[in-house]
Amino acid sequence: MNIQETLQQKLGKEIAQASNEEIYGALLSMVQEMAGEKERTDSKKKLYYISAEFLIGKLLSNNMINLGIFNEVKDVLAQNGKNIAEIEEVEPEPSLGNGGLGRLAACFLDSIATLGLAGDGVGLNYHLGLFKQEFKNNLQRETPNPWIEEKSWLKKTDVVYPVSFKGLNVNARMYDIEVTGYNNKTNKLHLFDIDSVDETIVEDGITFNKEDIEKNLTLFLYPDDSDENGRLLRIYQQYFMVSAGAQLILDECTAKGCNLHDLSDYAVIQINDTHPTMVIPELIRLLVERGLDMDEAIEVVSKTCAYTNHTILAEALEKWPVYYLKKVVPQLMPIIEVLDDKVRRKFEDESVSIIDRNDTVHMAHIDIHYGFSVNGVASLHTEILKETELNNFYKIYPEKFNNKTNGITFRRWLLHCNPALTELLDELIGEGYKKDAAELEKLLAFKDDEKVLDRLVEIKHANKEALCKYLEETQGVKVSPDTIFDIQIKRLHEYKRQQLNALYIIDKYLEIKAGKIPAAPVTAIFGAKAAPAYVIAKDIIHLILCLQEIINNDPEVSPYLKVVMVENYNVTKAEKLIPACDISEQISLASKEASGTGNMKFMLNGAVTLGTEDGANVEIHELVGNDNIFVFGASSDEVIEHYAKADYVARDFYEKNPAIKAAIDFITSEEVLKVGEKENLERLQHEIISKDWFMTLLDFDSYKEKKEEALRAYADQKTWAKKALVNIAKAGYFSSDRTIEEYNRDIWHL
Ligand code: OX2
Repeated sequence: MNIQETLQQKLGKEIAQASNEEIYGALLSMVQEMAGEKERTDSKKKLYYISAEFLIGKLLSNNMINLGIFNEVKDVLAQNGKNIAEIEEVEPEPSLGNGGLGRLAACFLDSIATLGLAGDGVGLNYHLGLFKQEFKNNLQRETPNPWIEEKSWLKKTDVVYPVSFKGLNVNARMYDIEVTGYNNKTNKLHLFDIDSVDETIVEDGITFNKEDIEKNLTLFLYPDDSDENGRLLRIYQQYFMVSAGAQLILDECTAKGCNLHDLSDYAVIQINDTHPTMVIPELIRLLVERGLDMDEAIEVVSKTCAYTNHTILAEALEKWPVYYLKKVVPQLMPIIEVLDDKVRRKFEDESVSIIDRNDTVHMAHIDIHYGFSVNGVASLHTEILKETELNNFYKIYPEKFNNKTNGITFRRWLLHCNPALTELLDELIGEGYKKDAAELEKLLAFKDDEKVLDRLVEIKHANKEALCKYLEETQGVKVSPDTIFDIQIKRLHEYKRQQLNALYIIDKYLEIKAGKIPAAPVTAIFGAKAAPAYVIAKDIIHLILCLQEIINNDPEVSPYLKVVMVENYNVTKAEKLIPACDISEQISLASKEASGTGNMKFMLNGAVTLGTEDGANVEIHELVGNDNIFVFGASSDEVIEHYAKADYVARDFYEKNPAIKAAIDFITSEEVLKVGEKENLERLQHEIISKDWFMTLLDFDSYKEKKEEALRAYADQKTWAKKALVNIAKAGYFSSDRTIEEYNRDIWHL
């Protein structure tokens, strides 16, 4: 049966007569069947990528691309008067992650299957993904974000494992999502869930009773942990995930002939940040239960587990009080005590202990001592881990440390989101780059080809037009595709410094008001969610929304400058924003962004980076060279030194730099107070003047200077298009296929 016939049979009617919802449902079940019939990867040793987040995004089109039927389906639909883009709109987005860490896990699954490697994901089936963001009175409001409908990508299985907490025994049921490789075999994403979850316990917004574990265990991704019950719930979730995961791993391995002593010949477990760290003591516990002695169990597990670190921010390195663990998972404490004891006997250095003197368990320390590999996610980040943050561990275990610079899947971030650019590439360099991203470099041969450069400009313009239409339809905001699209989309965090961008916008506004007309009109686009309990982050969103209202409604300013804060920024929106971007804002304080992956997506789609020497920006810079990137700001060495000496004083900049002072004063000016909340704006202003923990003001002048340079450079469209071309051509290095090949070569050995 061909696709047309299959669809009609599933629909029970002509495609032309069916609604978009019905067509989506039919495609979903067709794709699921096709994926189910595909060959599974198979090898003695298998990777388990265990992660609290898999930010998979919508799956329909991605799966159709990987199964090689996307174009055919699109054509069949078009012949019947249907538009694939409208069908895509019907699919709810599974937002099962916060940001980069979760999206990386999703890109990795795609690449692992594409390379034909045996590797499954293990995580949690959150019923409500990351909250849905709404703007009201220029403030962020959070509402629940359900994604599981009657028909979904989840397949309920009969696999159920018991999980015990103190005074509470529950069952973990496994749900599977097929992971299709591009022109290759399939793997699975296993998501564990509890049957008794009750979505009706959600009260106003996203609040709920955090103590009713049987009803809330897998209810939310990242429950608010600003109170103790929230933190305890996190431990419940983490243990539920790793205990079920560990039982699955042992079951699968023994079914293949593993005798447990040789576990590491059958399994390798990649621990994605510290959230799944308890898998180490849990596996040890299970192995002892199944007959191994403690020392051997520890040794076996240490040969099986590898750890990825994604951040040096202290607040993100998990530390749990012993008494929390005793309250939730007392069965792990004796094991963690043994692990700590062994460390203490071997090393005198208190800083590498697992349980510190305040009775706090350092999760990352468990991973480093009892895993065989520790990797950072970009070369600068790994260097900082080795030389600074984890230096005491590096001195003990230099052989464990390695770098794996992040990557992104080109199936989603080029083939799917930018079909026009994909078509041009196919035409110019053939399709080989789809399997071997390094072939993108062939594009360099067209660097001086005027016609090719014109085509790049045309494609970008068309993508900008499509974004304008989308923004008008969804948010009622009108912007012009003939302005420079300057985009900063990522989670809202002070270290990412959206506030620096906002201060620049204020500065620009004040200049225009004073009669200084800019060379080129700019549209500043933001997209960001702030953690519900992160007060200053929400204040920054508030400021940006206020600026949007003031600037866009000011006839003197809006012809030259507009501000758009995209509501409910998520993977789906990223797919529309990235292909339309001219300038990619990657302006974190040097040393703080471990890698970034949005930076890679923008580059691949022909945007030019305006960034600090941070995370993977450093590697982008090395690849494209000085002419094709705009770099500014203090270096990571300088920043680390400022922290060490504690000699950065924001107020000095405020007092001595008139432009900075004017921009900061504006935050609480009458104009802003007319549309904003005094309390929020004053709090933010005070934070910037008297704390500014991420040194916004230190980089203000150099940011402004570089940004102006970039805006001026844009005027010469040919030269700009050349920069875009070089960025695309050099992006091959950032394919997650390359990253996964390195993980396999150095760590997994599948
Ligand atoms: C993020 C990092 O902040 C980002 O720099 C990196 O690109 C991404 O992980 C993937 O490696 N939570 N999110 C991250 O780290 C943590 C912790």
